[in-house]
Amino acid sequence: MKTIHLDKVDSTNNYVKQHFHDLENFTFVYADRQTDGRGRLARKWTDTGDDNLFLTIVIKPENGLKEMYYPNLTQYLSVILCKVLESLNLTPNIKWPNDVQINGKKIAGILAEGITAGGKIQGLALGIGVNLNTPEENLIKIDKPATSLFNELGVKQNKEIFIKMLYENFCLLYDEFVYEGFKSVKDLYQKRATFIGKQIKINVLDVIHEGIALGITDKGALLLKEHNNTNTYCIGDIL
Ligand code: BT5
Repeated sequence: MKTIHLDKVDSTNNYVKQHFHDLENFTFVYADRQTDGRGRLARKWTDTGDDNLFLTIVIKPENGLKEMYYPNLTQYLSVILCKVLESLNLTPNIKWPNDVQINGKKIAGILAEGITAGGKIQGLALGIGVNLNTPEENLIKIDKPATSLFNELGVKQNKEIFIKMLYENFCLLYDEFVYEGFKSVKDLYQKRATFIGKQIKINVLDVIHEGIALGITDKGALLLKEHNNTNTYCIGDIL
């Protein structure tokens, strides 16, 4: 397992993007403090300063990973994280596309950023933030409901052990993912996607759509029954 441990960085995704050509595939770059963590669509990822996980995985197309499967790596990682959390006796669920929650509270966020050169994709900075040790008094400072492993389990978490579990689980199902993309984890994803079968609202580029979530396609898109039509969404957020 190849890791790089930084004391402090603006964003582990930035670090991977800046050093991409010197980093090996599957290097796990993590930092103790992250001063400018990013979420999707220019949102922020908060460092509550309580020994949490800020990690970016270097993804290169070396194992034959096809470009068309890159967008699903965030969903793949959400499944892997759920498996790790379940091994610690937690019951996580996935909120499409890749938020991981416990009892409706966000415990982790995932952000993938492509690295391109000459118009060609070279790989991915696959970032994940997990609230490992944030106490309740700091969780309530986050603008949306949030939780941490410490808050749920009442026990301090060791970052290095957690990273090892993440790494092992990430590698375990990766060959199948390379072979058939999201389809390889679709059942594992849907089992944890508690929104399926429910009436939901989604925001797609600031347009709200409402309907019943029917399921997820083999490509990771959301099937939403709106009135008499079933529509397929590749991007968006469940509200
Ligand atoms: C995400 O974005 O959830 C992706 C977050 C990815 C963070 C990792 S950390 C390592 C790597 N380096 C980076 O710079 N980023 C990645 P999104 O779905 O847009 O959600 C962002 C929203 O989550 C914010 O607007 C808040 O409402 C909420 N949030 C922010 N910090 C949080 C935290 N620590 N715990 C729970 N929710 C949080």
